[in-house]
This record gives sequence, C-alpha cells and structure tokens, in this order.
Amino acid sequence: MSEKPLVGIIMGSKSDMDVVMPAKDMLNELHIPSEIRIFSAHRTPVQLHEWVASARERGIKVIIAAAGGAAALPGAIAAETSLPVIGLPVLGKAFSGLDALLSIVQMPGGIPVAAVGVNNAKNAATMAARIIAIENDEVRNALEEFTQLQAEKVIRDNLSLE
Ligand code: RP5
Repeated sequence: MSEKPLVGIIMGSKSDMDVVMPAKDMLNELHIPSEIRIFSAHRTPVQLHEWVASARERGIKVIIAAAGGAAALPGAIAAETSLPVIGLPVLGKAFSGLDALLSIVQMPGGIPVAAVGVNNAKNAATMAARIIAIENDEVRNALEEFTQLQAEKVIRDNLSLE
C-alpha cells in the first residue's frame, strides 16, 4: 500500500497524546498510513486552517480529531472541509468527558461530525478504516481479517472458561 497518509489524526494538545496513540496503532495494524499532528482550534487556528486546506489534495480521506473540554477542534475542521471528520472526545479533568462528547455531537445541521465514545481511539481508527474500505479492497481485507481475529479471541477466551 502507498505510504501517502490516508488518515489525518489531529489532536488539540500534546496532553491528548496518550489517548490518541491507540488510533495510530490501530491504523498501523490495518496497514493504513496516517499522519498525526497537534493543532488547536483556539490556540493555533491559522496553522489548523492551513493543514485542513491542503488535506484533500494531499490524499487524506478521513480526519480523526481528538479534543477535550470545549472540544471545538472536530467542528472547526468539519467547517472547512467536506472530508468526513470523526470526533474523539478526550476525558478531561471535569465532567467525565461529557463536556467534550456533547460538544462534538451537538454540531449544527449541515456540518456533521461523527463521534465515538470518550477516549475510544480504537473505534475512531476502525471507523476511519471502514470509510476507506468502501473503495479500497486492501483495507477491506485487513479490516475483515482483524474482525475475524477479534472474534476468534473471544471464542478462545470463552473456551478457556470451560
Ligand atoms: C483541548 O483542551 C485539548 O484537546 C485538551 O484535551 C484540553 C486541555 O488542553 P491542555 O490545556 O492540556 O493543553 O483543547
């Protein structure tokens, strides 16, 4: 598969890194090239805008945007591109991540952001893979193999209880 990144993973702060890395790991497992960057909707809006403006022409197909607290990042990205944006709410110090989750799901009509659960980077990556797999058989095969292996593990775990 080409090494040109297909998924852009953006986080609002370096403090989000531990939550976000499992998304990168999951994409690696599925052999999907990705690029990971830190841009803040509030602290570096100009740099964020520049990255988003060039994303499609550089081959990015899906954007994962991770943010905690006010969590404006996924919506700010979705406002500037028609690429699909998956919001990953990051657990902050207050409100058990509900603040970020609600901010991400409560987008105004016409500017959608898909959302996964709080800190669920693995599902953000897997959803990105499913979107790419619509037109990419290599990714579809990798995804189906992953799903099969996951099922086999649960079956083994169950048998180990007998
Ligand atoms: C958000 O604010 C970031 O995504 C992060 O989750 C949160 C706190 O950021 P820091 O103050 O740790 O940089 O924008």
